[in-house]
Amino acid sequence: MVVHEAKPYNAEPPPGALLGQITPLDTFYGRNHGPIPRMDVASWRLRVDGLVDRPLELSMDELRSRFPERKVVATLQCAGNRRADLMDFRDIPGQVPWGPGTTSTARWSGVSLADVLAEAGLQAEAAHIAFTGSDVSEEPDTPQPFGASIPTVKATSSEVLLAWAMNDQALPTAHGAPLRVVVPGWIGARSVKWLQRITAQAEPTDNYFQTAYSILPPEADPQKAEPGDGITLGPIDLNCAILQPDKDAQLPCGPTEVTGYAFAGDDRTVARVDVSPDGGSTWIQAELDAPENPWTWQHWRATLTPPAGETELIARAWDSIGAVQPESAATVWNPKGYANNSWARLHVTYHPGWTPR
Ligand SMILES: Nc1nc2c(c(=O)[nH]1)N[C@H]1C(S)=C(S)[C@@H](COP(=O)(O)O)O[C@H]1N2
Ligand SMILES: [Mo]
Repeated sequence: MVVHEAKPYNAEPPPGALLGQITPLDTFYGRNHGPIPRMDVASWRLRVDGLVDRPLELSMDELRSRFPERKVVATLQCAGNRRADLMDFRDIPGQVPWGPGTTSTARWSGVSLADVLAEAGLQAEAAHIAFTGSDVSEEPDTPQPFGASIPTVKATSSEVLLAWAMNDQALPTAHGAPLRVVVPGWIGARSVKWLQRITAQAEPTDNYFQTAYSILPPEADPQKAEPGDGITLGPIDLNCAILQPDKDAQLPCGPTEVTGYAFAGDDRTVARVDVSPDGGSTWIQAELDAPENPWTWQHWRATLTPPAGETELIARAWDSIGAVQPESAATVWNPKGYANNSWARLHVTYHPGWTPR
């Protein structure tokens, strides 16, 4: 893993480790805003309160016995994924320089959030569902637990889980045990780990991290931004990355295989990926895996014959509504460095006369 920070623990796998459809637990990225909390499962209870007819307090055993188990394969992706490419355009002080590895895919098991909310009985005014974790972050001026909210329409969709297992193994503490939210298609920050409390409310949560995940206008000072200043992120935007070859690789001339992932986000799928061997002068269509469901990334591959010397390999994805990624990091640069979905660009050098190994 590439560990960007030890405390709190923030690490991403190298791109070449993300070639599989399912990411092994020891390879799955980790993103934390505070220390990983120590949880005692025996005394842990999930509270469900707010605008509900029947507030609940559920132990792990009760969750497992009172609701049917559900499984969803879903990709998590941090809003800060690929921030390093934005930083190449203009610096973003105080933020982790994430490469393209802040995204991973697991088979999640747990209960459907919709089933739990139905048991509690949502009231008509409950437009948002807020989640509170157990870890206390010192990023806000006054330390507070990590939290998030999503609109009730998404919260009651069948793909949103309260998960206790990942890849058919017990959920690791680092990924939120005993229970975490999984909001497929939405930025990772809404998938709250070490879940403690679910609150039905009329408005989005006022937790610091809800509006911290916003796209601010280019001239804004993130230190002075007010909660309403930005575009608060929810659904993920269309993105892609090159996983192979490695950045700055030195390679023999001749046909070379280029592979990567593309992820449409929200409830869309990836329809096409174009790749260029020569910085965008010529393009060919990559072979693209069929979507397993809208919640997962799709891998792609193409055999290119790049020109001799230094070149830029490029990939760009199109989604099921015909949208394409923006061309440059300059277009999407924002003061906190979120949602970089510009074309994937990779610098490599091809040497004539080198024999392929
Ligand atoms: N309680 C809690 N939940 C959290 C976070 C956190 O710091 N605390 N980080 C969020 C962010 S920003 C992301 S991208 C995902 C990362 O999940 P992972 O560490 O399991 O990959 O968890 C989200 N849930
Ligand atoms: Mo994130």
